[in-house]
Amino acid sequence: MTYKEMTPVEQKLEEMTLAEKDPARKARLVKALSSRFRLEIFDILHEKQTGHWGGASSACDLVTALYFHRLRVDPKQPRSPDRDRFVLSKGHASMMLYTVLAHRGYFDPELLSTFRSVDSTLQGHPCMNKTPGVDMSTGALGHGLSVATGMALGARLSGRTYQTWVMVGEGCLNEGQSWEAIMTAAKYKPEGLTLMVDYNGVQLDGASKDIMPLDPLADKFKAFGWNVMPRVYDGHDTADIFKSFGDLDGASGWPKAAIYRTNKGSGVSFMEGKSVWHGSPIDPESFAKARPELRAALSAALAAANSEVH
Ligand SMILES: Cc1ncc(C[n+]2csc(CCOP(=O)(O)OP(=O)(O)O)c2C)c(N)n1
Ligand SMILES: [Mg+2]
Repeated sequence: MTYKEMTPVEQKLEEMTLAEKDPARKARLVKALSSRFRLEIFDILHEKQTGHWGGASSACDLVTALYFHRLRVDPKQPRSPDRDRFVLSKGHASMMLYTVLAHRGYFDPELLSTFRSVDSTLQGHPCMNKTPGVDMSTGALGHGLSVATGMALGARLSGRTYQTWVMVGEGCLNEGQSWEAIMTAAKYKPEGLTLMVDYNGVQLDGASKDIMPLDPLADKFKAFGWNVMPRVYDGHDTADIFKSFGDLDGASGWPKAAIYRTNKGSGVSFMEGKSVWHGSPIDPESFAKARPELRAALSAALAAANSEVH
């Protein structure tokens, strides 16, 4: 979706969302914005015939909520030592991260259409040396939590108060290194370290419960000494995501974790929960069938926010 295709209100969503002070209204605006992002992600993945729709759409509401409601960042100073950090450990969802970063002001959204091209700053997996706003290069599953633990310990050593957020999928948590990091963080208890689990139940080629089950996941975090939120949040309900941020703030003791139930392929009913849409190129027929649904979701999200929009 290009700016040209958007209504004037849709074009202003970033600005309106960032300016909104009322949390309930803001949650609705974040939902409209992330619905718009989904369309843009879908269009570009279709155009480029590459990338990962499943995991990008699954995490889109969560990461939009982070960047437009939660993280203390200044896109004009992407390397500021005091900025909050975000590590997308499931780096294959890069197109989602790039879309959020571009529209948050880190770089020109025009660049998004160069995704995964030779010499583009937007490679298939995030590269911190190429893309403004990317805090860590990721893509090999399972590294993110170790790095984020180090970043959070770095805040302690340098006397800074930035917070470090890290997002994993089930694939990351199936890697042994994640559990080494979980033990390490439980031992050193770095202030400001929060783990978000994008728990969509599906990986590259099947259901997580068949590949390597993680349940009971919250109990595992608890047993390892983490402060895990007692309930699973809805990772597509932005009001519930905001609630999770409040619960995390209200819980004392680091490190903290929150688990979010999500749908892989979220926004396109016939793609949801199907591992084939983890990273398959989007064929023209599926594109044509899916796009009106994504467009309708944006209109519905905007209508929900609309009574507040002037
Ligand atoms: C170490 C490693 N092994 C395998 C892969 C290939 N791979 C990429 S994504 C993926 C599945 C990820 O599933 P999940 O973490 O649940 O992500 P999501 O469902 O959010 O897309 C796999 C196996 C990889 N990137 N890194
Ligand atoms: Mg998954």
